[in-house]
Amino acid sequence: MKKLLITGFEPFGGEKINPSWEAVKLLPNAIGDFELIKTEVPVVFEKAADLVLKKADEIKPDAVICVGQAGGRTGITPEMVAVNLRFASIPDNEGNQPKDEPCIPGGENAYFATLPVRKMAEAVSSSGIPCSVSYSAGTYVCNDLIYHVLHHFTKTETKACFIHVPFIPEQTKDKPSMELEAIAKALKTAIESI
Ligand code: PCA
Repeated sequence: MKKLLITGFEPFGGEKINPSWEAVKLLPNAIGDFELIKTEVPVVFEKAADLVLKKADEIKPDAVICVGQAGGRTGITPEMVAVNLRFASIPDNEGNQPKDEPCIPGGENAYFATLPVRKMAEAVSSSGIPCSVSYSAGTYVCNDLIYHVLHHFTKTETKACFIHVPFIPEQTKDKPSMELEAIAKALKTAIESI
């Protein structure tokens, strides 16, 4: 079986829950050809990437999918690109708030996802769950994590992407949200389509 390292984040920004980790936890331990190895990561610049790359070193995954919350988005959004920029409008969970710094000094300006995000998005939206490719993962910890992962695995056989997911209903009264079960189902469908 192939190995998929799949990560979700701890809560941040005053939230009590992060739907990314809750949805990852709901996934079965095997999907299609993949055995899933699940890891929760801190919402801290650099530390998130260090932890994921350390885990990847241990298990040597064929694919890495990092999942994060994008509160306010209406659907599941696989990310096409990661940029070499940190700009935090709120502090991370250890109080870091970089303003216009690179993720990796001297690194490429950007990396494209190496998993087939278009195909994944089409599979999920055909299953009836709102989903579309996004062209910006932002400049906060999610972008920082996937930038480091794509940088690390450039020109290797390990493929990676990031998927942002909406709030779940219990997190918000007035913003768009999606049931946790639908988020988990979307992730499963996306993985099946790889
Ligand atoms: N979302 C944030 C960081 C952690 C998370 O779940 C982001 O989009 O950068």
